[in-house]
Amino acid sequence: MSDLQFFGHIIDNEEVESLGGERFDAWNPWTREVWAQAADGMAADADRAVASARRAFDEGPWPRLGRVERGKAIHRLADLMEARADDLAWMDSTNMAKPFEQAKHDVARSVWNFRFFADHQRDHCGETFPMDSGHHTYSEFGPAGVVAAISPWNFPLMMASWKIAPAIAWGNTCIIKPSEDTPASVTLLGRLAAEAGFPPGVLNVLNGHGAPAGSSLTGDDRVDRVTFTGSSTTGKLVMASAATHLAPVSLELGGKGANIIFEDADLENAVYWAVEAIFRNAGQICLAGSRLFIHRSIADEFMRRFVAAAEALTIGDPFDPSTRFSSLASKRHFDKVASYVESARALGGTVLTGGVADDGTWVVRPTIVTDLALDAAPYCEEIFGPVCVVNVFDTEAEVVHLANDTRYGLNAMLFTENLSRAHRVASALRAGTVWVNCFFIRDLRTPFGGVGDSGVGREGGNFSREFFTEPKAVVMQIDRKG
Ligand code: TXE
Repeated sequence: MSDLQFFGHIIDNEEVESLGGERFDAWNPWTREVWAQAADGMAADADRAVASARRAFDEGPWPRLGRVERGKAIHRLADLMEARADDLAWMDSTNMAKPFEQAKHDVARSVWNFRFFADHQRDHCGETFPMDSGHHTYSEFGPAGVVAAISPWNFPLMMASWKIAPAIAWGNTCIIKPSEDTPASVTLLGRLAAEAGFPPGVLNVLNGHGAPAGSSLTGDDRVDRVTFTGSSTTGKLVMASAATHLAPVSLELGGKGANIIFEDADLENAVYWAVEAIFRNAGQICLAGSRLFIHRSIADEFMRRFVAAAEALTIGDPFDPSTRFSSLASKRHFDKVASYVESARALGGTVLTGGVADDGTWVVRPTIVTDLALDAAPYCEEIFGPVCVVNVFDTEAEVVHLANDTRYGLNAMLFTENLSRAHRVASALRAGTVWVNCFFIRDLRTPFGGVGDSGVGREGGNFSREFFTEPKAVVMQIDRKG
């Protein structure tokens, strides 16, 4: 018997092996060792998970529980997550080399996702309009049914909670399939949901690979909604699969975020956020500020400070409290990012700092590249690693054009002390989120999502309500005519 930890599927509140006993290894990318195993879901396991969620929705208490009781159950789950916060964070740090302090921060945000939607569904459950025609009309937001949620490995718990929380809060039942790179924390979440007293089948966890586990969920006609975060390429497959049974999709895909530093920016603040935007989580963030545009008049000074700040990041063991930056999440991902650094050099780019660590680890150091052509692959494509490509600009119109010249449109950042310019440029940028003088700050009431290859639809607050419910209009006669 192996003494590795095991993460099964959670179906009907029971932790189970795959029906055929299939398992896969979970790696610790910092030590480059296998530290756990997880059940590898096949089509038959997906079938079982969907059947359970379907039963829980059609016959179980959850959709009929009432908003207050449902909210209380979700707060109980949030309480348990808080009690096990260090374990959840430990799992994400072990599973993808996220610095432990950052993992703890992600757990806190995950807890808040649950608390927010537990309350939001109670407080935003309808609207009424008296009509001049002598009628009264109101809207109802009933649950949509069974939700299939597919999440990535870069924020294993947080991305999953971002999908699960609104789905279950609005009365749906849910099957979450975490990434095969990071099965641990979401499985623990499933165990905690059972402990919190969720009825069986409300939150099922299906571990396994994109195919067959993920694709079996998206193509199942008993699934009513599909919410996915991952690559643009896989997003297209997910959408096509959901289209076979007309299930609405919400897709949060890749990005190539522009970060614009105007000549009047508060430089200290701008450097701080530029570092966070591309080197936090080793750049494995869809929202990363991976294309940096600096006004020519401050370029030398900004770059001097930016390179120094990048080189000052302590690289190491994710559990060392001084670590700000660690290895990439998997060997596969390390190879991908390393090949982009190589191609940046081959295409004439100047690597000002960083590059592959070359010590056998899966570390790519904080990397800053200049002199790339605007059509070079490392400049245009999502690298999803700690690689920042830099350009200078002269005018506002020029930089807006450069920033928008991408097939992605998830987010952008701009740094200026000029109020009018801040609003003008924020409005002109083609992106789902624009941060002014900051990064990564989020209010759950606002829309989140992207344009172009960055996704389809928005989630957050009432945007999540629209997606996870079947809104209905009821019209009632008040004054009898004639
Ligand atoms: O993504 P995938 P991968 C980007 C990033 C990264 C690249 C590849 O550029 O380098 O994608 O990463 C599941 N049907 N992002 O391969 O394949 C899969 O099991 C249903 C950006 O990890 O998109 C996992 O759970 N599901 C991103 C999830 O999809 C399928 C975050 C994401 O995997 C499936 C992650 C299928 N056919 C990567 N194939 C972001 N937007 O934040 C795979 N999956």
